[in-house]
Amino acid sequence: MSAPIDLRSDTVTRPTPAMRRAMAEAEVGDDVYAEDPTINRLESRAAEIFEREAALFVPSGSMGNLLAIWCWTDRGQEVICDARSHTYIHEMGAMSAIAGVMPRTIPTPDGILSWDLIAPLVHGSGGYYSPTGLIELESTHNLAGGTVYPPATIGDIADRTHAAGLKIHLDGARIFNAAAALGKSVADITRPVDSVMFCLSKGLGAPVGSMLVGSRDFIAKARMRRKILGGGMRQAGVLAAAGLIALEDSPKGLPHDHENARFLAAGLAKIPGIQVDPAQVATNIVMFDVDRRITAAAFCDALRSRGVLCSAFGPQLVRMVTHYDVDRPAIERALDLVRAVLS
Ligand code: TLP
Repeated sequence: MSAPIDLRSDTVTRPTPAMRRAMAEAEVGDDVYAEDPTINRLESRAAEIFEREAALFVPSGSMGNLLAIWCWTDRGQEVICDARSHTYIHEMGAMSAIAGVMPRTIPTPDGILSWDLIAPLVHGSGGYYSPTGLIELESTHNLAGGTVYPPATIGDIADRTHAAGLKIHLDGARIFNAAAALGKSVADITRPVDSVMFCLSKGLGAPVGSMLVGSRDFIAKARMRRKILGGGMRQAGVLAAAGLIALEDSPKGLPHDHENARFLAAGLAKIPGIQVDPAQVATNIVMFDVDRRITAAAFCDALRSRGVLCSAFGPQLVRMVTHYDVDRPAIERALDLVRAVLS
């Protein structure tokens, strides 16, 4: 049987031959002593690309977000974020369990906050309220279907956040997808925020790792707290070597993944029983509803048995994600199999 067409996530991408070669040949040292030359190179390069003072290699996006939240806040504070943000829904309650802060969430149709939505929730200290510690945004927004923050909106929220004496963190797990969709650099679109986490291990294709970027002081604090979490790594230059290739080479392939996502959504839209608006597909994530003849879970099971993998994200909601390990013929085949399941 041929390999499944895996549309569950762009996290399933496997390292390219160039990454594997670089991993085999990587120069390494002990990164807890800051002596791994390949990690040091990756961190400098990420800082340079994002036009920041410093960067930190972390094992996962979840750890990067947690470190940012933990470093910017005090226990008992609130983090204002979208109600479907990854930090709130998919990070095991880490901000509360470990950083001791509470999420204060705002429902939105598209994952995009505005200062008008945030302002009424901001609390100072004193009285009966938990003070606001941090504003957190997500771009692209995963559960909203890969939506992209308009740069002007990030700029406006950040200006007002700073005017209120607060900090702002961006979960930019897929920020290179956002940059590709906007035709701008990641530095330009993230400049207004205080810290950014981005993943090497999603559409960029590295096997492991994410980066946190920000000021020298912030990254020094995050480095210490990474060690507290058990995230101090040793000869992890073998991973950073793949990360460097992901950072330099992979962004140019993302527009192709976005075209494939639009093609997939346009094909899905023609299949009776599926509700999707192809015009909403901005990057590499396609979210759609299946009608009530079948649940999302049963739909995914039926597709799995035919060799297509995708994820149920709600009773009727299904997610498919395009990436470089799935080419156009595979997407055409996936569409045929969706038709077969629903007919
Ligand atoms: N997202 C994963 C799952 O956890 C849902 C996926 O398959 O999309 N921020 C955002 C916006 C993410 O989508 C993810 C992963 C993370 C953070 C966390 O990254 P990891 O998985 O490296 O901890």
